[in-house]
Amino acid sequence: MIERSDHPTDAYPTRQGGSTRLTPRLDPVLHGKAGPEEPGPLSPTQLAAYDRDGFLLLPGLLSTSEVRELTTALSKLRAEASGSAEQGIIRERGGTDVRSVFAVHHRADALGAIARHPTLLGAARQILADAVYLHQSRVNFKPGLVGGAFSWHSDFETWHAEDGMPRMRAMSASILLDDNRPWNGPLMLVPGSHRTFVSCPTPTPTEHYRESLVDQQVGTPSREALGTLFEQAGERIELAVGAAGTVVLFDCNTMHASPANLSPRPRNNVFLVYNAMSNRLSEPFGAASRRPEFLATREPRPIE
Ligand code: 6CS
Ligand code: FE
Repeated sequence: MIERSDHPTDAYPTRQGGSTRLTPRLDPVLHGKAGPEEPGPLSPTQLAAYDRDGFLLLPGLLSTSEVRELTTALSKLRAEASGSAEQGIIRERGGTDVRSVFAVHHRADALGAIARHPTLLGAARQILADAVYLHQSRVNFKPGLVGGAFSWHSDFETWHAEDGMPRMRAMSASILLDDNRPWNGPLMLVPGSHRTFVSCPTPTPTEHYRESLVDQQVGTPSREALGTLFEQAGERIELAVGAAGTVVLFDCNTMHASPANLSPRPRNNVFLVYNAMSNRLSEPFGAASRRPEFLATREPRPIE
């Protein structure tokens, strides 16, 4: 652990041994003083739903031509990635299929531009009530038949422990570039789970990302903890299904997962993670060393 005098207090201890603990969220979900009335592209009804559930679907946000442009850019990325040994390229377990490519906003102009989409950037500023930057971006290709599952987890639990993200003031936007259906591995979310922090006991292994990005075990909830969140949600799990062009906004602490893609077609989703400038990374709160830049931006510049 890197002990520094200016390290902010650890509001959400995790990876510290002991047993799994569920504690109430300390941060607001809507950070603006006006809450659901905060001005911006989302309506009060949409903000209230995001506040209640920890996620919000925006069907049809992107046009067919915007989807096509992003898909073309990603196909080029995947072709470049297929022969590369670069760290930001993650392959499926036991195979060579590309599972994810990180820092896509640096790799393709179209992806950098989409981060400035007025509704996405506007919603991030409205919800986080601050200037924002991209903490991370990635595409999960989830190739047909071999695209593996993503275990249940809270992104914030990882970003707090391993990247030093101090507070829950970040939002992900998942852009569906293929139709996401029950059969091709859509995002699954537990409504309301964002209001509980699940502290995971197992200490973070060295260079954990080499394992966690393929098959995350450390930083995942116990069956009991997941059962509690599931019960609090009224025994409900929401499938973020929708046509290509749909965008799913979700809070950094919403418990989510996705099953393997057993359909013969790919399920390409792009993820943009907006973090508040006031919530820039400190030192990891639950890991011995920082993760590489492709996973966590350490020199944040606000998106204009
Ligand atoms: O470790 C991370 O940053 C990544 N892991 C998961 C499973 N979701 C968030 C993020 O892409
Ligand atoms: Fe995640």
